[in-house]
Amino acid sequence: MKRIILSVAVIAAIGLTSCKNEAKKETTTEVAVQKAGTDLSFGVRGNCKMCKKTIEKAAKGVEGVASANWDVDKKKIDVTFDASKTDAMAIHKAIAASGYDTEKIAGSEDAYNNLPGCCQYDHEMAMNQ
Ligand SMILES: [Cu+2]
Repeated sequence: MKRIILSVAVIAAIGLTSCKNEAKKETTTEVAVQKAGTDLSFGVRGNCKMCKKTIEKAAKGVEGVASANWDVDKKKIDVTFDASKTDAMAIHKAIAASGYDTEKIAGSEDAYNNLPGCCQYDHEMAMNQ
């Protein structure tokens, strides 16, 4: 578990210094933890590793979400959650509140405007590829 936190921190540090050209060097931060819960995948727009961090943080901030992994190439998030504690729409809402468009809810404009320039993704971008 420590190791996961450490690698997330390292990725965050890389993301802060270089927002672009990081897309291809994905490392796996979500190790195959034994999954109990409901799996959900849906499209979320975004550009880079900083976006990834923000999107995943928003999703994990929802009570009952066990894991969240956003794919920078596919523009898609995989979430595992406890269906007795939350539901899909709550996760969509949390991500939208952080400024990112999901398949179901448009991202908050205020939050979008506060994103770093390189994270201000194209609202026409295809998602869930
Ligand atoms: Cu970004």
